[in-house]
Amino acid sequence: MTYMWINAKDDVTKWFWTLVILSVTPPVFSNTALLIIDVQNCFLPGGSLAVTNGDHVIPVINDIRRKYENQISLTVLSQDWHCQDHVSFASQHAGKQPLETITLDYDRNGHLCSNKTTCQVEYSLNQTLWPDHCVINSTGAEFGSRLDHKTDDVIVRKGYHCEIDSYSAFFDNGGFTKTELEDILNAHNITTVIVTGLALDFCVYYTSKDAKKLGFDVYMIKDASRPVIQQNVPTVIKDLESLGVHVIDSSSLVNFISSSSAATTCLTMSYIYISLLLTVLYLGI
Ligand code: VGL
Ligand code: ZN
Repeated sequence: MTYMWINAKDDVTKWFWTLVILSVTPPVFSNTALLIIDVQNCFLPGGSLAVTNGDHVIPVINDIRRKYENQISLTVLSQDWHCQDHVSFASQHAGKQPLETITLDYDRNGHLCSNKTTCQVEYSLNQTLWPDHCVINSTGAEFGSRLDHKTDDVIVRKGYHCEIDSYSAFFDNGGFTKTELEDILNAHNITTVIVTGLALDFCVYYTSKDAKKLGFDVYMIKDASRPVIQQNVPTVIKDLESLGVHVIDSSSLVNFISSSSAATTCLTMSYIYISLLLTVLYLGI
């Protein structure tokens, strides 16, 4: 295309190719998505798997939305969405209590092996058992009523395969199936994700980890999240930081988000300026 531009004989053809080149060479944009993980009644006070002070994340998340409205181009809410006899429920395992851990075996196709003698075990996963929670279409599965919600927010459901859990909003715990989240982020040219919600040591942790693995720039917002088990927090944060996830408080977001958008504006302006200058120079205006 540039070759055609150089060889163009008259001004009109040069203008034509200039416009073509400008339209197919977009400036570098850093698009940011806000991920709100599992802010659902089952994890809020009064819920069946209530996270201590889980409701405290709601005003922090609403503030982030309001303050960075111009920088956040997409908001995604994930929704834990379990079958009523989901394999992660302690109630489905005789004699087991919530928070006990069991091993689940899967065959090469990711199907749960219920009978080890007839099933070829290919993968074994540790599964923490939970109280029944976030059952499909129950009030427990609804989003917290005080969470700001807009019509163009995207909802990504997870955990609806009855035989496997899904902490991450991207993949199930065995990596057998994926949700639509990655494709949605890519379709919106998202390069940066801000991860908030519940619970810090499970779904927020695994979602942040997978987002980083998939190549996104990831900001996990500590004060916009709460853990199921407080003692897990230092290990989780250390692990995320070692992977390159930025673990920050919402008050520091201003330094990262506005500086990255300032850099984007600066790059965009330079791009427009240089393009115009070249056009003017070559056309001899
Ligand atoms: C979660 C445990 C079970 C979470 C979901 O959202 O962190 N934790 N299901
Ligand atoms: Zn769950």
